[in-house]
Amino acid sequence: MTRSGFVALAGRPNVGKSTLTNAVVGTKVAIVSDKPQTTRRPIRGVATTPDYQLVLVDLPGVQRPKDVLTERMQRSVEREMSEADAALMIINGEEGVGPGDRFIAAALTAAGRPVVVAVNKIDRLDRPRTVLALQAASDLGVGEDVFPVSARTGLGVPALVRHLSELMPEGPYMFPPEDRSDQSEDVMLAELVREQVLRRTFQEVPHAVEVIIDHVERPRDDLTLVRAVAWVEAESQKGILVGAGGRMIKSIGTAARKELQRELGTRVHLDLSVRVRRGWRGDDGLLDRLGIE
Ligand SMILES: Nc1nc2c(ncn2[C@@H]2O[C@H](COP(=O)(O)OP(=O)(O)OP(=O)(O)O)[C@@H](O)[C@H]2O)c(=O)[nH]1
Ligand SMILES: [Mg+2]
Repeated sequence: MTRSGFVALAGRPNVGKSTLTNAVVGTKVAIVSDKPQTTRRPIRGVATTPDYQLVLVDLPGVQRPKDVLTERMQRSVEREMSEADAALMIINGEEGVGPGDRFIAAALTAAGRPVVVAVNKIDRLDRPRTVLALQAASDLGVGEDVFPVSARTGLGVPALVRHLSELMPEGPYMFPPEDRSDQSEDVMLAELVREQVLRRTFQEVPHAVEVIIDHVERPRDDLTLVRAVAWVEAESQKGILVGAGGRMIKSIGTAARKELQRELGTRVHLDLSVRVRRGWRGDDGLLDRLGIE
C-alpha cells in the first residue's frame, strides 16, 4: 500500500522553507531570497517514489500582518495548516529559537496534528552550536522529533523525508507521479523574474514589487516569447528598478531570461517593463487577480 499526504511548512520568514521544498522535490519549484516574505502564495511541491508521494506545502513565513497583502498571506498559512496531514516546523539554526518560533509552536500544538521540527542551516554551525540549537528546538515542546538539516547542502534531508513519509496516511497518489508542483506556468515564470528583482533590491523595494506575465508565445519549438511587467507602488521605486541608463532593468532581464530558459528548455526572448500600480498591496480586487488569497 502506498502512502500519500500533505505536509505544511511552518516557520518565520527567511528560515529556509522554500529552499527545503526545492531540496525535497529535487528541482526548483519555489523562488528563494535573502529578503523576508519572499513566498506570497502557497506552493505544493511534489516528491513521488514507488512507495509514497509527499506533498510539501511551502507557505509564506508566519508574521504579524501589516497590510492586505500580508493579511492574506497569513490567512493562507492558517488555512493550509488546518488542512494538512502534518506540519513541519522549520527553525533557523543560525539564529536560534525566538518569540516568533514560540508563537508558531503554540499554534501548531493547538492545531493537534503531528508536528515534526527541522533545525535548518546547520552547514553554518559547528558541532556544539548544532547541539544547542537542537536542544532549544526540542525545548519548544512541539513535535517529538527534531531533525538537523541543511536545505542548502542536502545534509539530513533524506532522513527527514523518510520520517515525514512514514507519517502520511495510506492511500493513492493525488498528483501524477511526474508532477513537481501545482503552480501554473505563468506564475512560475513571473516568480522567476521576481526572484531576480529580489536579488538586486533592498529595504522597501522588494516588498513593493510584483511581477505579472502578460503574454507567452511559442513561434517555434525552440523559442518562447515572454512579456512581463514588474509592478511597483511609486515612481521612486520605478526609478530604482529601471536604474541609471536602464542598467538595472537590463541586468534583471538578462538574469531572468537565463532562468526562464532553464525552466522552459527553449531559448527565451523576454520583454520586461516596469509600471507603477499605486497601492496594489492594499487592493483586494488586484490581489484576487494575482491569486493571492
Ligand atoms: N547557509 C544556509 N542558507 C540557507 C539554507 N536554507 C536556506 N538558506 C538561505 O536562507 C535565505 C532564505 O531562504 P528561503 O528558502 O527563501 O526562506 P523562506 O523560509 O522560504 O522565506 P520566506 O518565503 O520569506 O518566508 C536564502 O538566502 C537561502 O539561500 C541552509 O540550509 N543553509
Ligand atoms: Mg519562501
